[in-house]
Amino acid sequence: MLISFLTVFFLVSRGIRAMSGNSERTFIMIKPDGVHRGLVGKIVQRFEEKGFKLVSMKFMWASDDLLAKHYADLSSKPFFGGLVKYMSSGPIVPMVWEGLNVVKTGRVMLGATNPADSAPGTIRGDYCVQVGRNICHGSDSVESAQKEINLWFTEKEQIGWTPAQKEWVYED
Ligand code: DAT
Ligand code: MG
Repeated sequence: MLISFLTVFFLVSRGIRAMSGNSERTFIMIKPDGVHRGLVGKIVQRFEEKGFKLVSMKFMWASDDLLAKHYADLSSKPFFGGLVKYMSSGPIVPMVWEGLNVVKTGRVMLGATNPADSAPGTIRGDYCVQVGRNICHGSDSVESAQKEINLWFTEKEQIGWTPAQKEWVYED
């Protein structure tokens, strides 16, 4: 009983620590249109140049099953079928990025969901036109980031490393 309590406490505190402050993590994914349109490098470059740290990245073709899990919250929406079909129509690039406020800042960098409302200078504002082809995904909260990271990447695929630029990005 005590051991299981301690185990749960350890795992929860580890999870919270891993997702706060400079170590906050978000799940960013380049969608099939971003890949087909040759925008992988440009999107990755924006996160690198901002000063965020790449933790995980892969190139894969996702199954309907995995995508339905990823978008489970939207399963009752009329566009859900089309969304899964689009997301499974080609390869994608799921990634984990780390840094201070990376969840919120990542969403700002992506721009509004509908590219018609995305400000110029954001990824969606600069590179796409229609909501059903909005080229990238970003977690909307620290909690959903945690869920999405664990859905797409194993613990082993989340690489622990210290970028050489760390002390030039953070004062502490
Ligand atoms: P976001 O991707 O900005 O978090 P969301 O979670 O509300 O937005 O929706 C997930 C994706 O579903 C979104 O990136 C594009 C698609 N989508 C959202 N609203 C849509 C709509 N009204 N018509 C078609 N696709 C839509
Ligand atoms: Mg969303």
